[in-house]
Amino acid sequence: MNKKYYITTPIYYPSAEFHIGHCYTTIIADAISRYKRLTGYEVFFQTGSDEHGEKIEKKAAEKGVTPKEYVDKIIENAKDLWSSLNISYDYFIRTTDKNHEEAVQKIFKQLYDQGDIYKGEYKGLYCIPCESFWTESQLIEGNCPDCGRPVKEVSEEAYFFKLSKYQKRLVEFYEKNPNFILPLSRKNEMLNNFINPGLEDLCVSRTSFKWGVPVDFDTNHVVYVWVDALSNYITSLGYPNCENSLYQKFWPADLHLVGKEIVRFHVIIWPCLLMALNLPLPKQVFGHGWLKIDGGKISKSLGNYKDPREYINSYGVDAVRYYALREVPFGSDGNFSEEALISRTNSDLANNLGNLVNRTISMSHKYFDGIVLNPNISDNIDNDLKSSVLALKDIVDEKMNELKVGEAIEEIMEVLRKCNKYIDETTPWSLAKDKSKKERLATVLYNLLESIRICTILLSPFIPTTCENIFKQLNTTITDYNSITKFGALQTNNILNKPEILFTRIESK
Ligand code: ME8
Repeated sequence: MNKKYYITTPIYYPSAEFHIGHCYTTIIADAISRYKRLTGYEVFFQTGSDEHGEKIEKKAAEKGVTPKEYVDKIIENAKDLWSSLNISYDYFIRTTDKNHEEAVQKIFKQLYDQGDIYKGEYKGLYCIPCESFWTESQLIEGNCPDCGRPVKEVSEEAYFFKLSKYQKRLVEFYEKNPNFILPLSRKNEMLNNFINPGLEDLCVSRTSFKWGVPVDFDTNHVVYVWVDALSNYITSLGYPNCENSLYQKFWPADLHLVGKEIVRFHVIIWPCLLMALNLPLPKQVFGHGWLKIDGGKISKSLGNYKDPREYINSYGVDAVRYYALREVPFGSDGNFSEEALISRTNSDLANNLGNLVNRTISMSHKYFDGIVLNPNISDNIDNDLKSSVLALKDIVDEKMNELKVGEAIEEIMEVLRKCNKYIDETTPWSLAKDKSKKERLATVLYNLLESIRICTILLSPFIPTTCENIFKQLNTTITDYNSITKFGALQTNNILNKPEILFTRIESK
């Protein structure tokens, strides 16, 4: 196998439990990973947690536990959440992993030795009671945004990374790689707001808190945020010990999938760090929009959300996955609401997919005792259906390559609607009344079963549990991607399993 694909989510802060916003990115990354695997790629799908920093240090202190104890509990819960959502990650990196910490120290030292990191002074606005640095724009009416008290201008010794040195090369890289930042609108935002005004060197160490990777040659300092966090994408692959490692196989990453607020770090700081390390740059960074609740941000401090498992328990894992993948045009902001989740599940999963599968399998049992037959008594209406079904493979592939996941799904749903319409137009129940139409009836049902099989293969990256169930009802093991280029791979004389309801309609709350 030689097609490889490396995809990452951000590593999330375990300062509080993960919420539906974190699920959103992770479900999309999972769907893309599963799609790539389906289509023959060897995939490395990575997610993880960004565990250092002052905020976590403080939260742990408030609870009277060590920072490590604090994050361990949240990570255990997060892994359980990913398992409830069927997230098929290949690696979960924690920035407290020993190999990551050692690699970060080596990276920091190398950059220092070669002159890309230097010692300077960090000037900032400091809230003494909260022990926090703030920027001018974070202040509320000139005061600390956490406690409302006045802040003081202070300075602290710190190391800096020479971001400014790489500005020209960065712009050249953007020019040579027009699809590096997606959606395209975000590239102009980066150039206009951050790069063209001139990049400032980046503070990469702190002395005012302890919960971080120590700078090994100056132990008053811990590595500050982005060198620690961003390098996760290569330390997980074994960097800097690259021989025979995953690094050789998978770097550069094909896709860093991130929320729009951290695109900046991924398309400015990260490429510059990699240039300084003389490593290849990732191929693409996609910054998706935010899921909002009642038009506002999902917020840990507002507590305006439920544990995502509550939605899974109420509506099923695939209803939640489907909603995240289908509802919001990828790249835009969207609203998360339970009402919309219910309505999407009813319209697409219960009424369209579920109804089609149930009607088809039930009729096959009723008229042929579940035996799959294909006498091939064709009509024009069949060719129309078959060509729509066969066209799907390329259409879905094109959409997925553009990361238009919701549109890819909608194309499949549209063909499933066509299948339902085909039932209404061919009226199998009337064919069943006429003995001479028995073969036509068997053909109609075969066309439906085969269409369902092909659509289910294409749907399997998105709603894997449901698709497993459909394959079970179809009693088929012919589920590979190559089997959908021709119509007719579903075995005849096979006996279908009994129909099972896939999604029951949910009453509105
Ligand atoms: O930024 N809608 O961690 P974080 C959509 N540790 N996506 C959302 C979301 C929402 N309402 N809320 C969160 C960090 N996300 C850093 C990242 S990477 C080297 C370091 C998702 O816990 C989205 O992917 O604040 C966003 O970028 C990420 O969670 C932020 O997670």
